[in-house]
Amino acid sequence: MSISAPERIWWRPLAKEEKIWVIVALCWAIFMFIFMIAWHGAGRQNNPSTTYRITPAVFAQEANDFIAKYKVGEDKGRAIVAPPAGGDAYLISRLWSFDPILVLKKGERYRLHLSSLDLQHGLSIQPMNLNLQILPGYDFVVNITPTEAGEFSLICNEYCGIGHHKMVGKIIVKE
Ligand SMILES: [Cu+2]
Repeated sequence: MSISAPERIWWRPLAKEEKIWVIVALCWAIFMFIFMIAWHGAGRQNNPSTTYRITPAVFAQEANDFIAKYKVGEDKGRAIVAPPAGGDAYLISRLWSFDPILVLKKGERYRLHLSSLDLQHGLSIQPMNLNLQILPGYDFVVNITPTEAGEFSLICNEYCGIGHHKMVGKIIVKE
């Protein structure tokens, strides 16, 4: 409450500059509102994904079955797994590793299942800078189609403790 009431309705009449400013701000707000909705579809920055509830134990079971079924080798004790083209692939996130090393085929679509066995992690796929959140209790299924062959580094980008900086993994994409 002011000490004394303004003498008149303070905003009336509206000055010219004030009117221009209000119109500019309104147009910008409307533009951003429409742009935000359009960009959701046209911007290609949203990963086609579905999320399911899952317990860490069940996810670990499914992922380990997947690893055992499609394992093609090992790299320093870490399983190298080549899932069938167009099928399901699992990536386990935990303190402090991403398992297994996935071998995917360029141009093929995979259902990449992501979940954590302990706490929240982030999955950053470099160098394309694709960033996803991984939560325990959720099976986050991302439809992924590699468009480039090569080796891609996985880095945890959600601080998760003393070994966070060592939490790395790999996806190999073959022609
Ligand atoms: Cu982490």
